[in-house]
Amino acid sequence: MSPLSLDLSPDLFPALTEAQADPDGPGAHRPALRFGDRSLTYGELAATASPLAARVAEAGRIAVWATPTLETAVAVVAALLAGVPAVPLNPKSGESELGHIVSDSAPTLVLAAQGTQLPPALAALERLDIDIDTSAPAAGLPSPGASDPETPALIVYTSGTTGPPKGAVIPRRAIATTLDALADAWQWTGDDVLVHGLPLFHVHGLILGILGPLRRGGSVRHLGRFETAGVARELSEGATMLFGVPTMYHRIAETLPDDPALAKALARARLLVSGSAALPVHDHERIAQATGRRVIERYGMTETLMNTSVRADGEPRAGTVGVPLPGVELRLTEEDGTTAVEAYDGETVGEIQVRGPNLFTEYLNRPEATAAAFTEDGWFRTGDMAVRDPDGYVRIVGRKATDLIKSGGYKIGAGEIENALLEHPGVREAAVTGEPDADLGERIVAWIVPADPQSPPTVDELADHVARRLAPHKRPRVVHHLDTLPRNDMGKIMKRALTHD
Ligand code: MCA
Ligand code: AMP
Repeated sequence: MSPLSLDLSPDLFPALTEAQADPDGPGAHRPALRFGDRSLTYGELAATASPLAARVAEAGRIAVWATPTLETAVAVVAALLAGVPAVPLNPKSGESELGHIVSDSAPTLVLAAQGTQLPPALAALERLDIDIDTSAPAAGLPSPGASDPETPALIVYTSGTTGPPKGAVIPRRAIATTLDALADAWQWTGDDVLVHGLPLFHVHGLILGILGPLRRGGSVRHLGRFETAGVARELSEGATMLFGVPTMYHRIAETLPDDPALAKALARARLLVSGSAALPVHDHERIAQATGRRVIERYGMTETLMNTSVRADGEPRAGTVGVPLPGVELRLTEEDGTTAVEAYDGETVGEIQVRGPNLFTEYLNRPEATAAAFTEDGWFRTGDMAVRDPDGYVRIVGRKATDLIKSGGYKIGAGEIENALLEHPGVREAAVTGEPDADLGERIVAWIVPADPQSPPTVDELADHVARRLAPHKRPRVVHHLDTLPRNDMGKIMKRALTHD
């Protein structure tokens, strides 16, 4: 284990504090956030986030309608300045998913950009418009609540194998330590300019992609939505780092042969980072060949934030997620979940378990699920299976639960989709699996027994049904109709027997 030399100070954003204290100083004029043609310097961010922080300071918990906009970044910074936990909401969430998140997390307020229409599931909440007004004086914050590193900062909803998503409570301590560990691994400084087009309701896009640059005193340019043209533009106009999920790197690899400007822009980048799912070696190699640059991978989870990474000064070996980050203890365990695998042989597979200040506190309102996620001696069970090379590099080889699907970098539980499908009148029985997909990593496949075999529901009908209830990224891409589902003697569906040929 690396020595723990991380800064647990309560001030998450020293550059913002400095800009607030000295609005005319050079730090206040440095760029902080840019979304399209709208941007804020540190001084302007302090001026707009501080009064908002003062307005939400008394709220118990706030929801943020997390569109990929400047408003979302300002709202989350304001919540952090006020020491009030924020729940980022996926604006494409369907009614039942949103209803679940709102009733589970019980926010007292919802923050949304001015003019945004909110769905009925949020109608009962008091609404506060996020007004970006940089002329207001920066009020004197942070409040006392903001100074405790264990204060919940964010509650991020994440899917499990069954049931609705659980809210992972992420304290300020975890955010500070993970970002500082990444700064160490990536030599990430205030001079870096990050570009990405990730959604802002998950750890990757929000904590790494927005709070990361702000903690370093650097800047981020968000693309609004991911497009290779935007990546090429920003990297050729001063951006130094790119973050993305493997689907984004796959689309880059596909575009490169016909886009010399993209190849040139990527070649200039200081660091290309992939995470949220495994980056296929084929895409890694295609990018390396066309640009001379190797994408580095880091491995994390909503509950643990970041665990490992290939270091900027390390060997960027395709197919590995690098070494444990400073402060993170990582072990592999045998089937029993407690006996440590000692081998560093690139062969012996074990479950990754982690300990460290990067971990979440609990699943909101779910003490049993929280207890089940940890071993008796405090290791978090990730469910990811891996081997370790002789030099300590970790290689993820699979996951324990077959009922978890990673599609486009989103984690999706088979159970939540099965439950949604069963609510469709045309579905009698349903099972959901993931199958390999060159673009998405895995695509969602639904196997259904129709209520009426003469007129089974179409794939579009079922996709819309799931998208409306849960979220568009959870919709099945393929639907198979069966007479019966294969079941064992206990009546349990045998998913391994579900093949379409
Ligand atoms: C299509 N759409 C529909 C329907 N069909 N909408 C409603 N009903 C339908 N039936 C819409 C979608 O809403 C979307 O709209 C568009 O069609 C395309 O959808 P889709 O194919 O799903 O999206 P895509 O463009 O292919 O997206 C690929 C993507 C995306 C951009 C790579 O998957 C993505 O952003 N992934 C990032 C996931 C992520 O950040 N994961 C981090 C969590 P529109 O075009 O308007 O959008 S993991 C994490 O945080 C841990 C800690 C970690 O390690 O990082
Ligand atoms: P989430 O729960 O959405 O935060 O997703 C976390 C999961 O994403 C992990 O448990 C891994 O299965 C997967 N993951 C994240 N980063 C990587 C990576 N670089 N390589 C392989 N899998 C990854």
